[in-house]
Amino acid sequence: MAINDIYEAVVNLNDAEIVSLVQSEVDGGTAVSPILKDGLIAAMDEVGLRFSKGDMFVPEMLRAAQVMKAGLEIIKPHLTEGEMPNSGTVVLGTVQGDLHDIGKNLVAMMMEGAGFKVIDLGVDVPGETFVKAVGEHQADVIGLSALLTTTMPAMEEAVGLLRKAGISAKILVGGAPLTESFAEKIGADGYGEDAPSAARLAKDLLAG
Ligand code: B1M
Repeated sequence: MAINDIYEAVVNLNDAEIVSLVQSEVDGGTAVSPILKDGLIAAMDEVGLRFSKGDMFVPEMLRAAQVMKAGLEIIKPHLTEGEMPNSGTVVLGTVQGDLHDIGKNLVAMMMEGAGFKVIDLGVDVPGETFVKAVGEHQADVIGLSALLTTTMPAMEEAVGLLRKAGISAKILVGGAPLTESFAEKIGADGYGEDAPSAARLAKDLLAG
């Protein structure tokens, strides 16, 4: 089954074949929506699960995201507004004082793979910038990353500012030094242990 071949190409990091596989499906008249949902997005879900179980590692996850994106480029011109992956909008950034972005970039990729539109604010992001961006982009989820114990207070401050601003977006936090109880203590809505769980949690939080 051809959509399954697309799924397998992403999971098996087959960047040599993904473009021709997707192109031949599109040329053959297959609707783009199942190519997207059952092929590309389903494959990234599987990649995320394998990563969380320790069966896949960072470089492989990065490559899978690139394979997925190559496939997505082929179907993008054929997607109508309603067919565009639309899980919601995520504003994402590494908190003030912190320059680590590899994990945050992985979170961005997994979010995109799960159908979110991602606004990446980069690193060293002040709390006020998060607040401004949530309003500007009408974000559904706001994701904050911190890799240093010394920048965890900046995360707490940013969450405080977001709460004070009365935003309705769900606040998701993550990063190596964090814990579930820290996330709870600072008033976040959720803690993502790794990039795939962050994407899953974002979906769950929006589903209610
Ligand atoms: Co820095 N650094 N670093 N560093 N660095 C660590 C984090 C450190 C643990 C190294 C060590 O001492 N063993 C240590 C922190 C100690 C602590 O606070 N507990 C440290 C330090 C001290 C520093 C400096 C202070 C060093 C110095 O200058 N004296 C300095 C700080 C600079 C600053 O930020 N102001 C510094 C600088 C750097 C570099 C610039 C050289 C570079 C960053 C390059 C970059 O990111 N572009 C760097 C690196 C690479 C690391 C290590 C080696 C690797 C981090 C990484 O990318 N991991 C790191 C040691 C280590 O982890 N082994 C270290 C891979 C990445 C995929 O994992 O980021 O954890 P991670 O992301 C995970 C999860 O945490 C989670 O998902 C990802 C996986 O799926 N996640 C989220 C992350 N964000 C999330 C958000 C979510 C959900 C999940 O929701 C929104």
